[in-house]
Amino acid sequence: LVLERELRGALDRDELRVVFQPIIRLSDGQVDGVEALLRWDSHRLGSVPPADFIPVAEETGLIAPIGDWVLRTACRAVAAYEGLRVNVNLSPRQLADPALPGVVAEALQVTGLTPDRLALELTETALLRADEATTDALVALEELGVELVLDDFGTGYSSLAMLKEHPVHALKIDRMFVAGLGADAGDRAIVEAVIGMAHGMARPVTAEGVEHEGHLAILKDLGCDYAQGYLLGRPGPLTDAVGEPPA
Ligand code: G
Ligand code: G
Ligand code: MN
Ligand code: NA
Repeated sequence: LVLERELRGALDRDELRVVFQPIIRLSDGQVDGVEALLRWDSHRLGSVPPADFIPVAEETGLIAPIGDWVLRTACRAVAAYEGLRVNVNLSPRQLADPALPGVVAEALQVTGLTPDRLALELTETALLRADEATTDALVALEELGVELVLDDFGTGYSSLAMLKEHPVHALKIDRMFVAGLGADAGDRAIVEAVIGMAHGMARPVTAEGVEHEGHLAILKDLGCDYAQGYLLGRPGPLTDAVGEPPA
């Protein structure tokens, strides 16, 4: 309850910020894009993790204004760099909101970011609940020209059906599977199978939670396209990931 009350005023009090984590292209080691991650530095509660406040934002509907703000803030920051791409996370309620395609189109328009430079990360949970409105939203977003990415791949219980039934353009392998690379033969088999399947469908794959050189070596070996994790860069100011924007 305290969380909800404080969150209501967080935008107006300027307590929210967006941090960025680099996504590295494994073929050449360059930064391909960044993932935008929301942070809340509450004046009263201190730093509150998204895992604690995103569910509250979802339940109360505050996710709509907050999500809109995240989209604009992320798009505006990245638009200052030539060709840089940005991934923004969407929660199930955002995806089910018929206003979403309009909100996304507006964020692109006011920031000048072209649609091919925005990717929206969706979870299996969001797609699992997909009703007709959500399906329509996905089609509208696809028509806008933004990329749709299935996040946390493999942690839901019908990942493969999600892939078959929805216009998903790329996959992110959950860090749960990456963590065991080099130690757990099962994890390697899963990662290899996911990459093989995704490539068979002409979908690129990003591995999350890359923390060790050993993870990276195996992922390159398996032909993974992109990687993200503490080894390659922690979430932080955009300039940490990509330097100062060109003048
Ligand atoms: O950054 P961190 O690892 O603490 O994020 C925890 C969770 O919060 C992740 O599942 C991430 O997808 C989610 N998250 C972070 N930022 C956003 C956001 O802007 N919107 C939504 N809906 N989820 C977010
Ligand atoms: O669910 P989603 O994939 O959006 O969550 C991303 C979260 O993962 C962010 O909160 C980010 O802080 C966290 N994260 C990013 N890289 C790493 C990593 O290498 N290890 C761990 N444990 N968490 C990471
Ligand atoms: Mn994500
Ligand atoms: Na994820």
